[in-house]
Amino acid sequence: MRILVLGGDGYLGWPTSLHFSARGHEVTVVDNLSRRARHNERSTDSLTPILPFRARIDAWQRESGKNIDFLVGDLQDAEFVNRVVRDAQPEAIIHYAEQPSAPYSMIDRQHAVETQVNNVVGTLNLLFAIAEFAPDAHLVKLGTMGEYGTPNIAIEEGFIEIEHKGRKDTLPFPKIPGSFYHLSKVHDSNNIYFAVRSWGVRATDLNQGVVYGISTDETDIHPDLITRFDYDELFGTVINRFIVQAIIGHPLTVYGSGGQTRGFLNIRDTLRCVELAVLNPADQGEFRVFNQFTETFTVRELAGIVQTAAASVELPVAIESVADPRVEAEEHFYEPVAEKFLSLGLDPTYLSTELVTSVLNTASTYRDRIIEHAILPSTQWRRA
Ligand code: NAD
Ligand code: USQ
Repeated sequence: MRILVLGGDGYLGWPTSLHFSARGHEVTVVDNLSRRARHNERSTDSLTPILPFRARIDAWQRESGKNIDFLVGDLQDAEFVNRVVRDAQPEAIIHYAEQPSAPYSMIDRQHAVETQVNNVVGTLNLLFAIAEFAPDAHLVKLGTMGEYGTPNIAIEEGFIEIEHKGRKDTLPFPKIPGSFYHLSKVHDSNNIYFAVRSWGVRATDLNQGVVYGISTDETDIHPDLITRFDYDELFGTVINRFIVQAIIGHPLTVYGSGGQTRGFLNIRDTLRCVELAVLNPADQGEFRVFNQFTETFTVRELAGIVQTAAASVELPVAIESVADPRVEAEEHFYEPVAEKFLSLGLDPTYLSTELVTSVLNTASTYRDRIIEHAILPSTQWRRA
């Protein structure tokens, strides 16, 4: 298939691009390299040393004999997006190209605006380009489980049947997101659903949980192909952060009481889910929502698993509660449904102490690159 991967220089976009290229698809990658720039802005960096964009594409060609086309450009530039979609004539468009950090979006007004403009305008430009230049293309968009928040009822996959005052309807599941970033994903979902209803676009919205892990079949081929791995307070996700903290003996930073429960999945399952969505496309005029995670944990449980894994490789580490910088429920009901990918054949990789130990071992190789001052949270949700 002809596949566009938007945001293909990122943590998930890069391994996804290699995954599809390895399977013989024609892959074109687009990225504006803003993630690299945002790290420069904050004086932080990926734990793993990633090559410049062009050099890593060359490395893939050298190692696999396969070519990936790449374009540096910004989805906020409508002319650029039109040109890319018109020229590539993609059958599938995998859209990762957004500012993905909740804390980054909460730094101040400017970062909230930057996040919402980048994410919402980029997706709008893409929707218009699809409608005009590639109306048969299947949009596979990365949303987030955080769109739903933590309601006191089971979370369905996108829609819920409601009976109200004697009448019934199936309506979008209520959304109570917890940051300006998560809100941007809700806005995207609404815009995509509207484009599907109005223009007959075909789209799958993937409400993904928190991703962890470092290894995929293709990135493991050569160190030049490694993906980024973040652990700083803004861009690191919780398991990856705990693993890096364990390596340097920094107490694991459980926010508040640690009863926050989320959906999680291994990076390998992200690639498999996206592949399943692409290979089993939505119909023309269909808007599908899949919840994309394989298991749920409280933050407290995760800290315990990482602590045990670290102890098994002689890395004793404490668990310490840090005042929660976020406004979120620290103890709550959480029962999200995730059946659609299982019914398409997903065979999940589950979290285990062995798996955490293996990520720990790989991450330890880059121990010297850890920037310790970037670990503790400084961004606060509350305004003074
Ligand atoms: P990432 O920042 O590593 O990747 C996103 C890439 O998109 C970056 O390389 C960035 O430079 C690029 N980008 C951003 N805005 C762009 C624009 N306007 N034009 C062109 N390129 C642009 O993030 P990630 O962790 O790989 O996440 C990828 C997607 O998956 C994001 O949409 C994120 O919200 C979503 N997601 C991530 C996770 C997770 O745990 N990592 C979980 C759920 C959802
Ligand atoms: N947390 C800690 N300690 C830490 C870091 C985080 O206790 O050191 C807690 C947070 O308070 C939160 C939970 O762990 O309750 C998850 O935080 P996170 O930073 O791992 O994830 P989050 O901010 O939700 O964002 C990440 C990705 C985002 C994606 C989202 C999926 O950065 O792109 O959309 O996971 S979800 O959480 O399902 O919305």
